[in-house]
Amino acid sequence: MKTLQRIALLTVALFTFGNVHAQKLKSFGSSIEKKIGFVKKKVPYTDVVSYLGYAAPNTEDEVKNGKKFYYIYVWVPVVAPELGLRMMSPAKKVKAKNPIKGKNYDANASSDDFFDTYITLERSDVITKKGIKNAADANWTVLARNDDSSEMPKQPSGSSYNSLLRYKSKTGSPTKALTRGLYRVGFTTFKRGEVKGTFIAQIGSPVKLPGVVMAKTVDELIAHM
Ligand SMILES: [Ca+2]
Repeated sequence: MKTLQRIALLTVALFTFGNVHAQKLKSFGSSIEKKIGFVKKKVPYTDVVSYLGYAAPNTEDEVKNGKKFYYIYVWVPVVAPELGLRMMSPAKKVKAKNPIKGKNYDANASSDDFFDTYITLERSDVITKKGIKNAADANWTVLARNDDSSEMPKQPSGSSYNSLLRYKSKTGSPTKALTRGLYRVGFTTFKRGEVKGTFIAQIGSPVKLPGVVMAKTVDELIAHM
């Protein structure tokens, strides 16, 4: 009995220790709120697509206003009334359903590096699958941006520097409506400097997004479609 108890305790201790560095993400709530008793709760997005990546220094896609920007391209196949985007760094064993992994993620998954995330949700004027190959000539509109969100878990530094945004479709606008098309997640670090560390990026939608694809480059995106 004593031995069994010891084994049980040791198992609990190991389990707890093993999870000390795991980052936890709550369900991704939409802007729709529901009253449960006296508490208002955000109704979670129906569909959440996760991307696990590692940003290596000096591999940025663009320098914009002195900031080193990285992009993840997203094909959104259907009209959505709203899209949410959130990013947490480091990713550290975060639980996510069927995540899409960036090429260098696995090799750096246990890295302690993280960065103060800053995100943009952008859409292009490319609205057909065929048009994606000409994405280099696309015009981009920044729909929303966020630096720090108190809804997100704190970073290992203890600061609430992770990011979350929600964007509602401006129907009727050719550039600001959430129609089917090519989107991208832009990210950088708030302070001008190197972006280095693992991260999870998630896109949430209140409607099912069958056939949504996320990839680091346009070529990879086309390959996965
Ligand atoms: Ca931030």
